[in-house]
Amino acid sequence: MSRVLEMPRPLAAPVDGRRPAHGENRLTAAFLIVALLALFGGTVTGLLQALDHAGVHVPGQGIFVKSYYHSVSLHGVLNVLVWTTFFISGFMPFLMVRSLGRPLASLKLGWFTFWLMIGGLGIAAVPLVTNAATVMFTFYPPLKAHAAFYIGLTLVVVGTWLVTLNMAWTLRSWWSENPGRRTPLAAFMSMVTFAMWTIASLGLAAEMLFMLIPWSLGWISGTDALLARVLFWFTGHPIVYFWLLPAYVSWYTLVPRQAGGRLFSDPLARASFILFLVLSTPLGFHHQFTDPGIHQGWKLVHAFLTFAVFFPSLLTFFNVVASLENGARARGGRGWVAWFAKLPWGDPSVAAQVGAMLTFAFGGIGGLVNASFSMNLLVHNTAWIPGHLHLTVGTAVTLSFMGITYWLVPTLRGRALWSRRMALGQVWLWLIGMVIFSNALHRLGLMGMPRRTQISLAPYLTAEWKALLPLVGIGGMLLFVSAMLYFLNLALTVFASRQACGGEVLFAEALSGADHAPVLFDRWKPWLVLAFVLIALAYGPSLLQLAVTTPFDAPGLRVW
Ligand code: HAS
Ligand code: CU
Repeated sequence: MSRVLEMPRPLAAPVDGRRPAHGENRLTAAFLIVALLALFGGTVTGLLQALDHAGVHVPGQGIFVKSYYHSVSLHGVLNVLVWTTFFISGFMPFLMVRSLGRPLASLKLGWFTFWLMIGGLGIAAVPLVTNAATVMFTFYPPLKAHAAFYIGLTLVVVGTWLVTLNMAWTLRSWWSENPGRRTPLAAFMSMVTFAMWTIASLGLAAEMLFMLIPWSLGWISGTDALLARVLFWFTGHPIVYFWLLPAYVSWYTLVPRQAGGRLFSDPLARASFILFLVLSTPLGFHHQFTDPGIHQGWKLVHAFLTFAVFFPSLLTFFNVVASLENGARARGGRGWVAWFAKLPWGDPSVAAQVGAMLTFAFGGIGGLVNASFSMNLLVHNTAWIPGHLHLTVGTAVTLSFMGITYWLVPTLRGRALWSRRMALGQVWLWLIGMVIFSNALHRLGLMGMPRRTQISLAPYLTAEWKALLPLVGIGGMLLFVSAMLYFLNLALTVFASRQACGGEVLFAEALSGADHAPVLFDRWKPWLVLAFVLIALAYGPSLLQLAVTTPFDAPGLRVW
């Protein structure tokens, strides 16, 4: 019993004995603070929406949010764009530096990047908060926001490119200092995450620079919904892997050790990430199956490619579960399934991330439904989709990130987590809340209830929907309480905890394959070329056709 409750020490000496610099820690902490503030705003607005679905109107909410749609826009942008991006931009370089055992190539560039992203965020925040960018996180035209919203977000994206640059530069220096050695797994995976994102973000950059920014500044008079959506989803699908991969990096390179075991296979892990690098982008049409103006054949190609990108997640499923099993057996676990109980469930960081994995199995199955050309017609634009996205980005990613902060914040602060018990309560409350919340949304979606709608005021509200809607409110409240416990625990850790905590990060060793993964897995050029070729094949013809036929004559709308 004592073994089960024992906290596996997540911290130990760095691999090659060099202490990573203090400066990197501060940079990561700065990104984390912004991420956490965004998540706070995102969870508060989330509560308002969940309650609205349950028919409860919080008194006084009109002071901060002008409408349901204003709240949804704040909720989406703060959670999926700001919380994720700032967390990842702080966490991935941190892991790279720790796993390479060398400092960031340029800390100055790191801080410049941070302030550029803060500047962008500040510029975008003004219209967002003042209801001049109530266009939701997808900002589809002809909905039109104030130019500052688009310009600010673009600066944030440019900031992420500088993160890529700094990481690539760091990795190159390590290569020249360590000729012939395999890139350590965590560093390799962190680099893949940002390389993939940088390629993927080109669609969004084109949409911003050639369409939304000149249009919102009045330089061009009209816009086009279809071309904008194509460019948006060029980035909008792979962005979900930009959120997911950092959680995977933790599941592969940290959680096995936290669970008392080793990573099952190092080469298999690399193969999975290379597949993400190659396959993440050329499949955005699965968000546009119902859009007119894109040939069916291309939609089908994207549907097949979506099934292809399912595969690296299946590899991850296999590899991560095998690693967990290795840890659980080392802790005395027996049987085909019973070993699962022997995982260190008393460690909130592990509980959060294994809970996130379990949730993701269901989110992944939902993703298959979405990706199926014909079934998509049933679920598209219904409440099923927010049901799906709360299992994926809302739990697989967010709960994993929360689990990571349960060791990362103590590591950066040098003080132990304030309360493990509160953290465990938070994790289970999140899981229970999400089961109720997401299950209700999935079912409402199958009954045809639309997403992104102030459903409490809809004249077409049916009795069946009404029966389920309170569950959305109850689930949302549990999630809100869980989030507040999370913030309280972190705040107490930072400001009140007195118990010291070491500053090192312990990576999982691999059972097989470390340092003799195929050389091809440590090459970049072939995979990058393949990624571009696939993108050109999957998007080239449709983009070319749209570029020459798009009229740019739709006037902008401000609805709320
Ligand atoms: Fe998705 C819509 C298809 C994954 C997020 N998705 C969305 C939207 C968001 C989103 C935000 O094809 C809404 C966008 C909007 O506003 O319109 N999605 C997929 C597919 C996958 C998928 C095929 N989605 C994600 C991830 C997200 C995310 C990841 C965020 C992080 N999604 C779609 C489609 C749409 C869509 C359509 C458009 C719908 C429409 O009509 O609008 C796949 O990548 C999923 C693969 C996942 C798996 C699961 C692997 C499980 C693992 C855990 C294993 C460990 C365990 C431990 C279980 C195959 C790795 C347990 C231990 C044991 C002992 C068992
Ligand atoms: Cu997608």
